[in-house]
Amino acid sequence: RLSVGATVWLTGLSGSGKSTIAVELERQLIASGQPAYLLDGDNLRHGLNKNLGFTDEDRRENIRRVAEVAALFADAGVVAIVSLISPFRAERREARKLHDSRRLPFREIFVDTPLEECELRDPKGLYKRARAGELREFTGISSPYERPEFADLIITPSDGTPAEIAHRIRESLGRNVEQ
Ligand code: GGZ
Repeated sequence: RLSVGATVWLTGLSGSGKSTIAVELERQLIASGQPAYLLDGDNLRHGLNKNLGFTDEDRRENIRRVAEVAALFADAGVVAIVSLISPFRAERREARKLHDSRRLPFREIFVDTPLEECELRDPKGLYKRARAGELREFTGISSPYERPEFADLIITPSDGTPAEIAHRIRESLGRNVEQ
């Protein structure tokens, strides 16, 4: 158990594997006795963020709200696992600053799967629709993704199974977490 909670912030393109890693990380943490809760961008957009779309402004507000919610979970002793494209450096930096100011641990994990690979996977057919011009402002195609400059951890597709990657993330949280 952590004495306080923490936020693990997964950033990367649609189809990069953020959610798969996040689900596995949540499972491992709970199995080890550490309360954890997954905040997934796609899910939150059905509730808390249902009034937000994909303009730059709406994405910024999306990131801001999720950062606030994550900090609340972390403050309550939970590991908040955020799975959000979060394409903008400035807002990711704000999310970290918010946690720093409350002395809550924050880890930015860049799920660095190349666009070509994400587009090959295309689990929901969104890239195909974006290329066809049916989806506007699609990240990586018609909307920017700013790669992290100072990620705490960078994950590439050859880095192992989701279970192995989740284990590495838990290690990066420090030895306060039960392994
Ligand atoms: C990017 C989009 C878009 C556009 C719908 N651009 O892979 P998914 O499907 O399941 O997850 C993506 C999700 C992105 O929401 P986020 O809240 O993570 O984005 S951000 O942090 O940029 O605010 C994708 C789907 O929504 N989706 N339209 N135009 N992703």
